[in-house]
Amino acid sequence: MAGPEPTRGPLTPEELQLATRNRGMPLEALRYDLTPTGLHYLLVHFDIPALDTAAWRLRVGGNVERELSLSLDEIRARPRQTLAVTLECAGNGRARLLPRPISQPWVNEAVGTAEWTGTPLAGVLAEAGLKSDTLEIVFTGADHGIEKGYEHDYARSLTVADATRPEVLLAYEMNRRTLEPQHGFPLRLLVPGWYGMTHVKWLTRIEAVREPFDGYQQRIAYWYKRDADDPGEPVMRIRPRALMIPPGFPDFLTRQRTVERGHVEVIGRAWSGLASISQVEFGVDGAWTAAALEKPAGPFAWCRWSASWDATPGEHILSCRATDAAGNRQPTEQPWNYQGMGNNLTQTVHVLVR
Ligand SMILES: Nc1nc2c(c(=O)[nH]1)N[C@H]1C(S)=C(S)[C@@H](COP(=O)(O)O)O[C@H]1N2
Ligand SMILES: [Mo]
Repeated sequence: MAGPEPTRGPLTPEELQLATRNRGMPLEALRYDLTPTGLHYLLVHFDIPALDTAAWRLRVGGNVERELSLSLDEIRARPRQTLAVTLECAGNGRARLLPRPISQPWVNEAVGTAEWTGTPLAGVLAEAGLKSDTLEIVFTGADHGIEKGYEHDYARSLTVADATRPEVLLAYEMNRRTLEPQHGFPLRLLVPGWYGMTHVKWLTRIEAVREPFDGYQQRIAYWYKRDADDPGEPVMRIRPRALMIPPGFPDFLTRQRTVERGHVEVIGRAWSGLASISQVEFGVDGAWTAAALEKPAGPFAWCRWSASWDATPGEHILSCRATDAAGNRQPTEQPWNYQGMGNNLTQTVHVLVR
């Protein structure tokens, strides 16, 4: 079953329903190196499942030498690692596309950075013993629902090479506290550098398979496509993006900013899952200057940037754009794709200086 086609019309009741369930990070929270958990963005496709840790087990099976069934205590007793990781939803920026693909209508705010603690997945897979003809590892969550007519448990796969990278974690803490129900309690996958859909929450099953996984969230959702019939390219790592804290103060309804004239220090964050950030530019009415960049909290965390602006009275359009060390730079013209994936068009903020 196909979903609704992209639209030029106003927001639909279905999009509003999704928007009130899935919160974004208010852009002023870009001030924090680590996003307070309650300000981190959230995306839940179906319902937050009710999981009882006494009964919960992580089952590891499929094409392995030894099946495992691990309790949360057994996972917590394994080697422990903490990483600062920026997560971003692949649909971030979707509502800025015209026509607008109908799904969670993010503007720019589907991002956050937290310290995640867990055990490296590679160790668990080594203990299970992947058979040599294993192609992919499939990760399945406890949540269940229907999307575009397909009923399924939320599940995604990774190749063996991607799954066994040392930074891939089975995470049980976020910002040094037990995972909250909405962020995947008791255990989630963490794949630093990859868009959000990869980080399967409420993990219950890990399966080694010999064929490419064809579950809904892998085969149908999360593709860069020109139209419904385009086979497209899979969505994987996070494209570069810079965001700024909108300066001044907002109008409640329109969010239009008012700024006092004179020196303004504009600050923001920039990240890319493809390579480290090499440059951030700050734009005023289309003229770009280099922003100052700080070191990130780790290789998978956003970095802080700042730019000085001498604000002169009148209306101005501020923007920022990131470039990474692999040469990927944010577009200033609208890119478009059918599912509204990976839209890293530069942010623009309209301000009135008085
Ligand atoms: N089991 C499960 N895992 C999931 C999801 C989900 O709906 N179910 N949503 C994914 C998507 S699309 C995103 S963007 C991230 C969001 O993670 P967060 O809510 O902790 O920020 O979780 C991913 N993991
Ligand atoms: Mo997402």
